[in-house]
Amino acid sequence: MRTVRQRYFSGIQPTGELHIGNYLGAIKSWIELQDEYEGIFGIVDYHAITEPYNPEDMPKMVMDAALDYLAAGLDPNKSILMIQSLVPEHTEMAWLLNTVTPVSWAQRVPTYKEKARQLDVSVNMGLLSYPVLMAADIVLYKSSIVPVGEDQLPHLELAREIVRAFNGRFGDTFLEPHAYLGRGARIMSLTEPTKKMSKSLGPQNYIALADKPDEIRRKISRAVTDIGPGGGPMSPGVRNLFELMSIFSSEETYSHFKRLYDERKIRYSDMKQKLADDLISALGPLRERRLALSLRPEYVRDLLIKGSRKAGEIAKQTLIEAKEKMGLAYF
Ligand code: AQP
Repeated sequence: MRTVRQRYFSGIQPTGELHIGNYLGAIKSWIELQDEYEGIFGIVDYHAITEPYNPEDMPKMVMDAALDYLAAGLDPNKSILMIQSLVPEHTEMAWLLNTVTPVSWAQRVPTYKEKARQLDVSVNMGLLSYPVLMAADIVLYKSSIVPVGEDQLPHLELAREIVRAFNGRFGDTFLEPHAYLGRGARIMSLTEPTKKMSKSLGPQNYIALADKPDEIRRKISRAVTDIGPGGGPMSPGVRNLFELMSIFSSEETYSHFKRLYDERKIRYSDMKQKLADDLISALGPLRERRLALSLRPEYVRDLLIKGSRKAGEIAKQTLIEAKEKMGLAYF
């Protein structure tokens, strides 16, 4: 008998080049889970417009994200690739969920507080209700898990509270989603290693999935470490390089440099050179697939349109169910 795969939704904002933090925090888990679950992978442009952006750049950023998803190994025969704004059920569901979400819940989310502090323009309503839209993304597909990086845990906790609030008021409708954290759920910035690697901190702080070998080498060589020679507790930059090495290099390589560190004999320039080599080997095939796919924009466009349509059909059913529960079904 054919077993029905459980579904889940996960997404990334098209706010710039996707980097190895996005890859390790989200995309790598998507690929690993795609036989077991039916994944719906969103390019969440409605989230991206909650911060200042250039409208002219958006179509290219959406296309670039799709290329990264596919080049990383997302299989369109097993998974659904969609654009959030092409499925209006997302914003409609968000409106329903807004009505069961106290404003104070949204105001206490750390990422909101931090972004509100950073932005020099006034904060818009979209940024405040960002986690409610994220909850809508998740519940529309009755997701029981959501692969995310560590920074998204407060959003996911809020999504769970919203689900409980909705189910408590209108009866069991949605599943409480659980975070799925893979290895590398919090990769730090190369230039400011006390902050997480982020698109918004600029290209020098991250390794983009599309970076060329010489760019990878240059960025790693400039990564912040300390003056050495190792031993004792690691500084944030050194810890981050070891974290990357534990993921992208062999066990032997990791142990070799760890031993040199413990013996206070490490030369960070050697470590960086080896890490850069291993990153280049790991990301090389992805970059080649990306290049090949970029020559087939019609194919990618078609996948996005069909995927969004398919996601819309699933989302519609859940939205109808939620509206019925809320007394919003009239005819
Ligand atoms: N440094 C990171 N380490 C591990 N996971 C990360 N993620 C992001 N940064 C890291 C995970 O990537 C997924 C998509 O993130 P997003 O684009 O929706 O939002 P974000 O977390 O805000 O990503 P950025 O790069 O920091 O973007 P900007 O600078 O635009 O805000 C999420 O699962 C996230 O956890």
